[in-house]
Amino acid sequence: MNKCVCVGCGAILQCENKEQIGYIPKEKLNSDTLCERCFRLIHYNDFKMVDLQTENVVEVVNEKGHYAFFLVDLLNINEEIMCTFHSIHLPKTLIISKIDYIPKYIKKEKIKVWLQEEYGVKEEILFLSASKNVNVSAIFNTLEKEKKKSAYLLGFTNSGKSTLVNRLVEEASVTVSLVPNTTVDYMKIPLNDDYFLIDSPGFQYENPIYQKREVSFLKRINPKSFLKPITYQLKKGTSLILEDVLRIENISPKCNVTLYISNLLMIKKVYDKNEDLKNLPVVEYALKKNEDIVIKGLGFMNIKSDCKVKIYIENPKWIEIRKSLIET
Ligand SMILES: Nc1nc2c(ncn2[C@@H]2O[C@H](COP(=O)(O)OP(=O)(O)OP(=O)(O)O)[C@@H](O)[C@H]2O)c(=O)[nH]1
Ligand SMILES: [Mg+2]
Repeated sequence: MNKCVCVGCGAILQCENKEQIGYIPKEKLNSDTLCERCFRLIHYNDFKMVDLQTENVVEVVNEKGHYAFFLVDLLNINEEIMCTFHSIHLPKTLIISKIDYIPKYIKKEKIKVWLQEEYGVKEEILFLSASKNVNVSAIFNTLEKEKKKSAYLLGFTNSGKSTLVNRLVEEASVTVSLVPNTTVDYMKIPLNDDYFLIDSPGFQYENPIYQKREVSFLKRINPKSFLKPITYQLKKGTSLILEDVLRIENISPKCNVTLYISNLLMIKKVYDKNEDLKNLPVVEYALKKNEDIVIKGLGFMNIKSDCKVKIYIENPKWIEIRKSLIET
């Protein structure tokens, strides 16, 4: 007997365990339906986090795939994501998604060169916004140009894969949300009689910054609209505190930083008498003008002048330093 699959997230439907992926009450089970999690997410905005193992996605895709579109949004470009991109050994395109919130002064051509130089990207790079329907047709055009009938949509959780599917295929109603692991299994989506895409479960960070945090935090990570980067001038001894995640303290004569993170996240500037977050592990960095401090999963801070800082953070692996894509 064929197993029924949730049309929203791809989970195999089951009526036995309410806590497991794909649960649906027996009386509601039929072949064209949503699991309880997707139903509640769509109709009641009730977010339920699930545990999902996605380690073998790379293996599956490398073995079975012919082509891949790998999505990443500009705030989430970092080593871990780009290593995963490079581990896909199929012909592929890198897609910078959600470009609707990128400030216009960040030029696409510059981002391309930076991706090539900083992360060794040799493949085609496309920019699109599924929400605002910008350049979405490039997916189909690429398949035609590459003479591929199918492709996997890959990317870390929340990169916008399912939103893109819904935009490309009118009849598709794949569940989309800002909680991690919305899509839990592969979903074959026909584009027309000849071509199809495979939506896939998003990759996870090894230690996600959002783990163990409230759904309200997840809601604030994703910019709702146009990103407004804010510049702070930090005198010696002054710190910026980002939610309860990180404290950056300037220990040099001056330090100017511009934050490229969701404007919904809470930031406060404090002086040396304030002790908030000083109990967290601390790492010292000597930074050069035009480097970025990447906060993996949230965005990045662009350094405007040479400086020395201390960063207090629960897990120092959430921080990376790189050459910035922003010119000063
Ligand atoms: N601003 C903006 N937001 C987007 C865009 N595409 C997706 N989003 C938002 O990003 C969040 C995640 O979107 P999904 O399509 O569920 O992401 P996904 O990659 O399928 O996530 P998983 O299924 O968990 O792997 C949702 O809140 C979407 O509304 C876009 O083009 N622009
Ligand atoms: Mg999805």
